Amino acid sequence: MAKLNVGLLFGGRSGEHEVSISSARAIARALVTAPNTENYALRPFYIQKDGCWQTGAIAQQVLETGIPLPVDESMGATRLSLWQFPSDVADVDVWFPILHGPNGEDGTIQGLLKLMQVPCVGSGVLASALGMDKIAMKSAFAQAGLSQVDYVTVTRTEVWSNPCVFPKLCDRIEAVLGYPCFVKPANLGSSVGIAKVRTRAQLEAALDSAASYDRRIIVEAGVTAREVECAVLGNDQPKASVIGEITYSSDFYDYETKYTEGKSRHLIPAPLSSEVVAQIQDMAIRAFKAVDAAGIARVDFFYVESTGKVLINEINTMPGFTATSMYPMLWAASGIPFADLIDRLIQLGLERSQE
Ligand code: G1L
Repeated sequence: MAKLNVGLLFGGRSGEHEVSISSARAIARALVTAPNTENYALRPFYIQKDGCWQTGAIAQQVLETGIPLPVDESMGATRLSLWQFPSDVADVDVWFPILHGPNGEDGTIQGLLKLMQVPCVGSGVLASALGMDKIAMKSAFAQAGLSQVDYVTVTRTEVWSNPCVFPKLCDRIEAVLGYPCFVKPANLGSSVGIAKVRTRAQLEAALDSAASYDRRIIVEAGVTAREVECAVLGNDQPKASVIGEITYSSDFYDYETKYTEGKSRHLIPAPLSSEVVAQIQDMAIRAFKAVDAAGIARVDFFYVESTGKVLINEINTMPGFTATSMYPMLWAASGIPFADLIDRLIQLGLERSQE
């Protein structure tokens, strides 16, 4: 039987370029070695930091070494070199886009793959876009009746252009949310430009800084809560995994904590009552449906122990996928080992394209 060519798309123009490479290596290893994936042939496609696509021996080498290919800054990627896909894109039977970045984190890659008319693993344009924009995501969750922390949305114009408006804005944030609160650009991944603030001066500075990252900003109330996560797998009948908990020593779960060995700890399964577990799983599936996710998503929550309340924080349609990332570990603990998960995700991508 002819093998199915899996186009593993990795690298990308972002701060998570290296994370993407490690995820792709874990997936490639599973595809090449696991018995249940013998019907798949791996086709690696590497996107360099300047956006150029590489395939064949070059992409294979990045997968094997884990080292990004240096870009020739002096040349500068030309439009043509960015638009010219390697000819073997035509051989791909199903895309597995394991990347993220200014042009890949918001549904744009999903749009490109959709235009290619080839099946693709994971969510489509809508869910990917909603999952990357904190304001749009919260509107979708609110509409689905999911409890979340209180928040205020702000625009760059309100922060920057009018010295009369700004103090009133800060007054409103203080009245609605109080301190501490979190200031975040609406549309950036990996905790960049996020600040936890405790005073008026910090709030003003954080709004100014967030405005430099995005036109839209969200300010969220701080809650004292445990941070728990649930993995979702499926299309129209998505299933929820066991719950995991993240504990860490730093002030909040920022980029450094997320990616530095030993700075945060995963607890799987999280020590929670069966009622709370059931509630989190139910909310995770409702969130998945609310944004119209497909295949895969990790849903993050706050569990406020003092009140027993579960608040949804966010959905991530592109969760980390290294061998030690929360998403695959949650499924491993739920009885689906890594290689089976890869197989399942590819099948779900194929099924979705036939619907
Ligand atoms: F295609 C999937 F399966 F939907 C998918 C796509 C992207 C799963 C996980 C990811 N994750 C990422 O791209 C990353 C941002 C964590 C870099 Cl690896």
